[in-house]
Amino acid sequence: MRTGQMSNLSNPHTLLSPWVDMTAGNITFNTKLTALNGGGKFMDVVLIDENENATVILEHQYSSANVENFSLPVSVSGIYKVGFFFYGDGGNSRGILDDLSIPGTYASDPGNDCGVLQLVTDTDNDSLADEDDDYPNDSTKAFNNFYPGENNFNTLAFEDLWPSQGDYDFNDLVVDYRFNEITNADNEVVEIIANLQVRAVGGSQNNGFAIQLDNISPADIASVSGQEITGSLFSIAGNGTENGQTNAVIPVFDSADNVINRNGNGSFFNTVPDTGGTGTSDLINLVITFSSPQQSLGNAPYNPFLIKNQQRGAEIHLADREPTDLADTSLFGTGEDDSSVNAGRYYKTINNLPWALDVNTEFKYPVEGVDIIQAYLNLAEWALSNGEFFTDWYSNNNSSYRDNSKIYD
Ligand SMILES: [Ca+2]
Ligand SMILES: [Ca+2]
Ligand SMILES: [Ca+2]
Ligand SMILES: [Ca+2]
Repeated sequence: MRTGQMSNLSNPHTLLSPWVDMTAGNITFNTKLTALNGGGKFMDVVLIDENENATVILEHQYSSANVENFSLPVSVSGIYKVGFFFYGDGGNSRGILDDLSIPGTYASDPGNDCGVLQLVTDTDNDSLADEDDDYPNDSTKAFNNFYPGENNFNTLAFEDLWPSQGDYDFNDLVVDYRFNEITNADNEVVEIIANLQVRAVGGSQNNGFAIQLDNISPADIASVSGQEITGSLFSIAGNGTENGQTNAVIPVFDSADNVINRNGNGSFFNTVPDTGGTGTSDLINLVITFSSPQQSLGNAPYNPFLIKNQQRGAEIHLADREPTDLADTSLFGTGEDDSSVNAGRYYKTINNLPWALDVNTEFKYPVEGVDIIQAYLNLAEWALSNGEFFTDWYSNNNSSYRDNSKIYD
């Protein structure tokens, strides 16, 4: 570079380097004047940090117009630019500088007004910066995706006398759930963590609970941990899936008793006010690891179902969710059930009433023996309309929705 005339002491000609992530070493350059005339001619060299604080590292007065070689040791590290200021008193001398070398790495961002390049740390090299990566030390994982949320639950509620409608109190098994689909940097699911807890057991049948992943084959599952199995209801393969299934079926518990901690006698758990058994549930931490990343998993809670009273073929699913390969389809169309395999219609009465509910909140279920239709006053309308009306039937908007005297609390 060559400056303009160095004829003004208070108005220097300035050369600024790009931002450099500096390492210890020497700043080297050559400089000379086109001529030495007028008064004194000077060059200052400064280090400028990210906050624009300047530190002078050389104050030089030219004594001739000859080439001078400089090697300025610096021991700083971090982001700096190097500034050169040429100034003088009268005359027409111009400063020349060449062969500049600064120890470090270029750290300016031309895409951002040549500001400081924001250095991205991606420890696991999965293309996501540590700060954007929920798993910064695991290249196979990138994001948590909670449903319904990291700190809340939705609820599955079952009526367990299917294919009979039973007392329809919908508290025979009440399971809260929260799923976390862990995805990689390509937004493919590599693992599911399910947190499940049994909030109520309002019956005498010894029921199991499992989840079918409808689009996933058993071979797609590498392993499952956290299952609560004590009996022989399920035949389980080494990877944790149930044997004899086309789609992956994950047994969760073969008896709710494996999970609940009941105070008091009898089979009831949190459904009979005052005199019935109460208690808390263990929090199940089910970890389902896929053998390869999955792109079409379907939506949580997937296809959960109850297995009735240790009878493996007696499955109770959400309305219109398909039974597994091990379901006893001869039960369809018996009792109040109006399922039709040919029509793809499952687990509904002729009035579309289900035996299982997936409730979009922590569900307040009916007390023991009270028909849910007496407790939730718009549920029948919701079912009759095939889910079109009163989609918020479970809410407590006002007394036209819910009879609180019939809710277990
Ligand atoms: Ca990363
Ligand atoms: Ca990662
Ligand atoms: Ca019941
Ligand atoms: Ca019950």
